[in-house]
Amino acid sequence: MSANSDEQERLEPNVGPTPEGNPEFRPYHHPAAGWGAAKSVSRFLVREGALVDGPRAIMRMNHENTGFDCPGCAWPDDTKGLHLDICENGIKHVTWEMTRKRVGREFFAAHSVTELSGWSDYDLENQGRLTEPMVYDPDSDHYVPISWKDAFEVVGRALRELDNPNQASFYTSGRLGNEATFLYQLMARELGTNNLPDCSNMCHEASGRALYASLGTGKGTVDLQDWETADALFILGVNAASNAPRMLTALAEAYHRGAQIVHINPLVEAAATRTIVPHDFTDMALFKTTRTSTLNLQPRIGGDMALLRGMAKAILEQSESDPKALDREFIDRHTAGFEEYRALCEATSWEEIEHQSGLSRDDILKAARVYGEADRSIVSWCLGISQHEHGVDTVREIVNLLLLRGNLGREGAGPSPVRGHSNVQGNRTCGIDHRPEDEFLDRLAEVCDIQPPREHGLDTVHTVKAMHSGDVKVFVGMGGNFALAAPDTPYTYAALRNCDLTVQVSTKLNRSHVVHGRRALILPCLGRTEKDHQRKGIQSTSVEDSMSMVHLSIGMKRPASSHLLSEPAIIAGMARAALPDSATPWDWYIEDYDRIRDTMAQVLDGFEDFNRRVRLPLGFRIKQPARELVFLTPSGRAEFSTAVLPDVVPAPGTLALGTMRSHDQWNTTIYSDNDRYRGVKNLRTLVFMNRGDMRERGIADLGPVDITSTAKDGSQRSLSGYLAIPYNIPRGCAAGYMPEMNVLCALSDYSTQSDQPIMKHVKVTIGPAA
Ligand SMILES: Nc1nc2c(c(=O)[nH]1)N[C@H]1C(S)=C(S)[C@@H](COP(=O)(O)OP(=O)(O)OC[C@H]3O[C@@H](n4cnc5c(=O)[nH]c(N)nc54)[C@H](O)[C@@H]3O)O[C@H]1N2
Ligand SMILES: Nc1nc2c(c(=O)[nH]1)N[C@H]1C(S)=C(S)[C@@H](COP(=O)(O)OP(=O)(O)OC[C@H]3O[C@@H](n4cnc5c(=O)[nH]c(N)nc54)[C@H](O)[C@@H]3O)O[C@H]1N2
Ligand SMILES: [Mo]
Repeated sequence: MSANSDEQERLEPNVGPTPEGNPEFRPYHHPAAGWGAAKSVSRFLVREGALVDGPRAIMRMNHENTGFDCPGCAWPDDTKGLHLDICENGIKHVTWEMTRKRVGREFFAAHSVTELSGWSDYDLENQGRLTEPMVYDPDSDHYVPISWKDAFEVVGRALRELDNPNQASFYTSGRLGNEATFLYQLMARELGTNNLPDCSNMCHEASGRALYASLGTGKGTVDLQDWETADALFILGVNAASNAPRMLTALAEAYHRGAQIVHINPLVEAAATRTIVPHDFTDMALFKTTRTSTLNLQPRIGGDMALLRGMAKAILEQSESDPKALDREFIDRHTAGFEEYRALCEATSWEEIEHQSGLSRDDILKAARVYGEADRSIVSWCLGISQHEHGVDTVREIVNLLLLRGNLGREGAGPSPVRGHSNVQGNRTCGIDHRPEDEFLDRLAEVCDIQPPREHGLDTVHTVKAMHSGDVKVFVGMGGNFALAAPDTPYTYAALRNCDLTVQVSTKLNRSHVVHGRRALILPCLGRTEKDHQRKGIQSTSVEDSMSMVHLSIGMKRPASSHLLSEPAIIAGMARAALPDSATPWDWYIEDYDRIRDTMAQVLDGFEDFNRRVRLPLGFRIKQPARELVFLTPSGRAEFSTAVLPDVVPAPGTLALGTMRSHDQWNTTIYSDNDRYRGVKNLRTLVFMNRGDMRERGIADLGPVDITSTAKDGSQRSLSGYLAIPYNIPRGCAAGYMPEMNVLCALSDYSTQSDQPIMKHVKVTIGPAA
């Protein structure tokens, strides 16, 4: 396959490993998790040579206070003392970090960067853990060793020499612990910039903005106990069996107690069928499956908002004869804008709702009936909702629907976004925000005695733009794999290469190390599973899950190399070099992270008495004003929104393409070419299509196709040689894998509501390969 750009040979290599056989597609009919997962795990442990360490580590994962937090996803830990709440993908993720393979100086001496650029992303990461700091040497085109002290000085000098601190941008990938996060934003703001892009800019930016506007809080309001008491669960736009597998347990429990579970997704994903709960030993032994769905609806890509509007319209129509359909008392006491919303629902015709959602009125009424009959409803969602032009409006529509029946601020009810990276929510809480609130900056200024800048900084999309134009000259990636994760791959590559200095703080080799600035550093750090020894002993870090629970994570493994530093120590090292006159006690903080936490307790809302409360058996929950029916909105009430439905129906001949993850991948980290629950083997360069759309275009099963996207500005991008897979997906919709398909996403195609790249609704044409 290739891309129509001068980056041709750099995009050519597969992101995944060399396939072990011919591409295969056979629909999957087994339950999610269960023995299929167990088999996959054992194969993986053998491959990574982690048969001993793997299981031992897993037993320590997600334990009250003594283990490390699973870096796999942000789903909360089981609170009932069930200490084996683990999943296949969490295990894969941990094992991948604990691999015995190492990338040392000999490796870099043997392979030039140009040579490594031709390797697949799988092969780059598969070399194992990075072991010592390296600097790019342009004369030899190799990375060569550098001492930590010199490496910090390279960063420090580059930052000191900038005309203005806004010429630097500091990216965070959502694994960074809270303490490191706090130091990182402190460093950026002490330098004088709010350029703090993060992976959340590509993930739940829309959710945060919508919840803020509607409820005055950027987060969901429910916790796991609410999941355990809801009568109805609505799950939109998430592939839970792969990306939040521990949700399967909650779904199975909900089914057992008779709750209704409605899945809304253009694809019927494995979590929308049945599961064998992997830590339920009897179920495992007896192959006992539990259903995890009572209704599946398949809207067109982007059709969710129309579906939600239809459900609201049905509830409002019902309320004309049955006043109990609405919670009038709640609406009157706690909300603003109800009459306008009611009028809007009336004015939106069923024809329009059916056309835009791609669902029949009957189907929408089925979902509305479930909602109307439940006393307590939770609506949960992930990227299928947020990565759209109208992501903010759709999340606000979710809130509208919840407000109609008072599904907020009480047990078993409320909005519940499924966050991505294990600490992406904590990053935002602890200050990674390119649009910080004045109140937060005031407190930071007072407690830390700095003068933080007030003007907004750059997010991910705008950082790429600014690097491309030369306005940003220094890029620091605190984890992650920016080169592949960001949209418009060739453009992002060019942007990174246009920097004076790129710095990647990483555990494993990836594309962002070989696509680099004129000068480049690789700074290897401890992983979450590893012991972090500092002057005052072993240190712990804290993380916040999807449901606002903050708890400690303590590594227990010997570090992959004795030269690794912790992320807080690396940040302190860079800060000291960049800010020689800083009064911040950087080294003192690193001796004992309790000291960082004491400062955080003074700056951050809800972190009072942080050091004590984070050591409680299950940590603590950050208070959620909206949960207490306190709304920090302009009206002091929960605000209905009144956005008109967007037009999401593809123009004739075109399709709406969603980019998503396979089962065997973690964002840009690819474990294999298989996608078990979707029945795919040995293939990543594929596109799932409706059989009717394939037939119409003369495309055979597994036939090669060319895919061309057209951006808002009319520019076109293409991929060729992908194989088409006939799939149960609505007409006019198509789906394939990130990060490969970032080649099709124009950087300029970001949502005007959230600045989030539009990764789930790429306008494409697909035809037989030329
Ligand atoms: N194992 C594993 N776990 C992960 C990750 C991983 O890569 N691997 N990534 C983590 C991260 S950072 C994140 S953000 C989350 C991502 O978790 P998900 O949101 O599950 O990620 P995607 O794979 O992008 O899947 C998007 C889902 O939305 C559906 N979808 C696409 N378009 C639409 C639409 O218009 N409407 C609706 N209703 N659905 C739609 C797709 O069919 C798919 O089921 O997972 C986290 N957890
Ligand atoms: N087309 C398309 N693009 C997307 C998406 C999509 O759905 N479609 N999803 C977007 C989303 S939701 C996200 S979150 C981004 C993901 O973007 P990122 O978070 O930037 O990418 P990851 O693949 O999670 O990063 C993997 C790298 O992190 C490093 N790493 C792993 N563990 C650690 C650690 O403990 N510390 C440090 N410092 N480094 C570590 C390793 O070197 C590894 O190579 O991608 C986005 N891109
Ligand atoms: Mo994410």
